Amino acid sequence: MSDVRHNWTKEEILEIYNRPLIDLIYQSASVHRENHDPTEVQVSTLISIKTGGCPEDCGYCPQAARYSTGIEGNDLMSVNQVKAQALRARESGSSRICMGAAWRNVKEGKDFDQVVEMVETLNKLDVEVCCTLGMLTENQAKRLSNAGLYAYNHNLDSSEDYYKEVISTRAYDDRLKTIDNVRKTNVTVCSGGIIGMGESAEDRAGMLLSLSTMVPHPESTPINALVPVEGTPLEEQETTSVWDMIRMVATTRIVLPKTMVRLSAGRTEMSKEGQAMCFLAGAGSIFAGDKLLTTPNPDINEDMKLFEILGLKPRKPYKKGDKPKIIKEEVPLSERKDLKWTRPKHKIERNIKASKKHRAD
Ligand code: SAM
Ligand code: DTB
Ligand code: SF4
Repeated sequence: MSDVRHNWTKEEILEIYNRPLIDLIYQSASVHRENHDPTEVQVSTLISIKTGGCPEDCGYCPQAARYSTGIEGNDLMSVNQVKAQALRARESGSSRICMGAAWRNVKEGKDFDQVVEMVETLNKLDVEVCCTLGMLTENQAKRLSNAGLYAYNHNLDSSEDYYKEVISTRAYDDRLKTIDNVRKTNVTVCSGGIIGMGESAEDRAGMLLSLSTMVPHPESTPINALVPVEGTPLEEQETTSVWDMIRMVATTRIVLPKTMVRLSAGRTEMSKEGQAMCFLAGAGSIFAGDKLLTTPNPDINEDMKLFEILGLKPRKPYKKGDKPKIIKEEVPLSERKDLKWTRPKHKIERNIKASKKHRAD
């Protein structure tokens, strides 16, 4: 059995990433088979419960208010709207629903109460419930946990060094702190990142180093290829090479052997054969449905055709019998000190340029 290690070095990870592709895939496929059922893929559906208008300056994100991306912003959806979308997703074969909000961090009040109610409602539908709401305090994580949340998605997005080239309104350490807060509850951690933002192979290895030194490892790691959206600072990035995506999936699989590796954003630019290589290399999950949060995703029928060709089947929810129970308990509001998140405010020229262009439009 491949060992679960928390002491990887960046050099070791980079060496794996740079192996001849044919060897790399053989090794990662072997690790995948030792630790997972290779015929099973966990299918998740994203619901953008609160779209656009975000105060952050993430250089990749179409939902940042400061860039002109033409995204139609929405207030928080109602519990019933979310329930209806979740039922449709379950009907089409999803075992997990991930609710995304364009927030910097969770603020206590009416909107958060409503999200807690959404979590409870979806838990009762027997789907795995995930959400991604930005930074989170320990008490907020506890409330979500008590409502029956299964997973919290909070990406590191890149290496600690390259993060500073992409985002200036929040710090890497706050991302790590949020993941720690989630870890204090029974909620599982989903954390990964994006490739194709102009980072080097060292940065990709650096991100995997941050994830692999977490104890325990995240239960799930999404690997996104940047979707370059017009108006964002990264609009001109070239499409990520499918070979890079396969390398990244394979390296993640080897370094985090028990983790579920998610082949996430960027699939519309990938051929069926390219995606097949990612499944072979160790991807065990996809986001399904014709939209991610705001950008297009392959048609579900096309995904199901590919599953049939490859002999893959969607994984059932709560396979390990680990459905979280809903716990009725008063959780105190977060303390002021827990609500303080860093604002580094270093300058990122391309982010400033994209914001100025938006103001001039
Ligand atoms: N606002 C919350 C946060 O940033 O944590 C949650 C929502 S945010 C949209 C979730 C993740 O989507 C980001 O961390 C990033 O990895 C991914 N993402 C956003 N825009 C993307 C893009 N254009 N291409 C690929 N991934 C993207
Ligand atoms: C993740 O790593 N990828 C998903 C999910 N977690 C929330 C989001 C991808 C978003 C792609 C850009 C968009 O559709 O807005
Ligand atoms: Fe906001 Fe999240 Fe987009 Fe950053 S990635 S701008 S925090 S929605």
